[in-house]
Amino acid sequence: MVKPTVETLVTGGAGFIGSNFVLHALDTHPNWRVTTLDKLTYAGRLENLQKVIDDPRHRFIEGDVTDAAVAGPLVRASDIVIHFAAETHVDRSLQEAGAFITTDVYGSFVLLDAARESDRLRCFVQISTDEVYGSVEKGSSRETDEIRPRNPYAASKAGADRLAYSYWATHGVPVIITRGSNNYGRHQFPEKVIPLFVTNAIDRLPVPLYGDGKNIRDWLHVEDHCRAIDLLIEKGNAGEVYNIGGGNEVQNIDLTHRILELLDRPTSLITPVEDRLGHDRRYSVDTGKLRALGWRPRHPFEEGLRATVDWYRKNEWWWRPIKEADPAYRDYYETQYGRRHDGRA
Ligand code: NAD
Ligand code: TDX
Repeated sequence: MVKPTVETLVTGGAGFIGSNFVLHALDTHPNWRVTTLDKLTYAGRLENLQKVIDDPRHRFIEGDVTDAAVAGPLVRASDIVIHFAAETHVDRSLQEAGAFITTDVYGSFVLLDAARESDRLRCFVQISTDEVYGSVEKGSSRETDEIRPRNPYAASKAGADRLAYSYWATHGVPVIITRGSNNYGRHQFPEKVIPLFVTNAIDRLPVPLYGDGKNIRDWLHVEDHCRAIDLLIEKGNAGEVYNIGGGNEVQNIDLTHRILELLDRPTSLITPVEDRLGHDRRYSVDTGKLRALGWRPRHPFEEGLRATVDWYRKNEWWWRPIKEADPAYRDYYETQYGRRHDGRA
């Protein structure tokens, strides 16, 4: 057995992308010991880490990235930090932006400030997002383009993105900034469009499509995202930004049709609803810089979407308790079916 010699800290590792990254890292790096630091908000699910919970190369710490007493020593004991922890849902940021500023901006500051005092840290990956570029009507965003975030989530991520850069420029923290496009795959919380529509469709419930349904997102399989981060830890340059995109630009209406088709559900489930405020029309990233390092996405969208739909179909134990705990879902279900979701009177 290889002795684990590389201490890696993953913040937000109980969430969607973070948990996929932890599982990927333990599988592919026998010399890594991984610490997951996660507050377990509504989006953090310990069951995402079920497979590695007893792995001697992994430890889980429940804690808040804004708490310097907890996060600081963990950062200073690490060779690599991958910072995923964030509030991530745009619709929530339209209602209550405070948590986004606290976690996404201030939380990043706490980690970066601890990193500044480290004498062993070799890489700090700041997980940013393609949303920082704002809506892109034509062409594709390059890393050097101006950032123009247009909703509180994107603005808080942009603040953290630039703060991370400033810690490289001023203090020499070995920061790498990634701007990924919309991810999909297992473990995604059923508030985001793909798992929401898939789980609603499984239950034969309507799927609420915002506005005219013609907004475009570029879908990136979460495993391709994890491999890109891994490559950048090895080959990326400190102080630089790297776009990560799947190259699958799809209109929401088209995505919805594909999901319904995969589940053999009628298009009459599509329910147009009022548009999201400030709804960005399109995101698109130029991934030439990352591709020049040898990365290519491995999951064609059609195959990846099919596998994702299958995962939700086979893992109701994972998502059904989440949805059933949500009063809005219970009301929705009763309105549609005239009876309770659990069959009780
Ligand atoms: P997620 O909402 O599924 O998970 C976020 C995780 O962070 C949860 O486990 C949550 O408990 C944890 N967390 C939240 N606040 C915390 C705090 N104060 N301290 C410690 N842990 C906390 O999010 P995700 O979709 O996996 O996104 C992960 C990262 O990737 C985020 O930084 C997000 O901005 C970025 N990103 C996401 C996408 C996407 O499509 N999902 C695309 C590009 C970038
Ligand atoms: O019910 C819905 N109906 C609908 O039409 C929901 C939840 C969404 N949508 C539309 C809005 C978007 O055009 O689907 C598209 C995708 O929406 P989300 O899944 O909420 O993702 P998005 O707003 O694009 O943001 C995501 O990608 C970038 C992640 O949530 C972010 O964390 C990431 O940074």
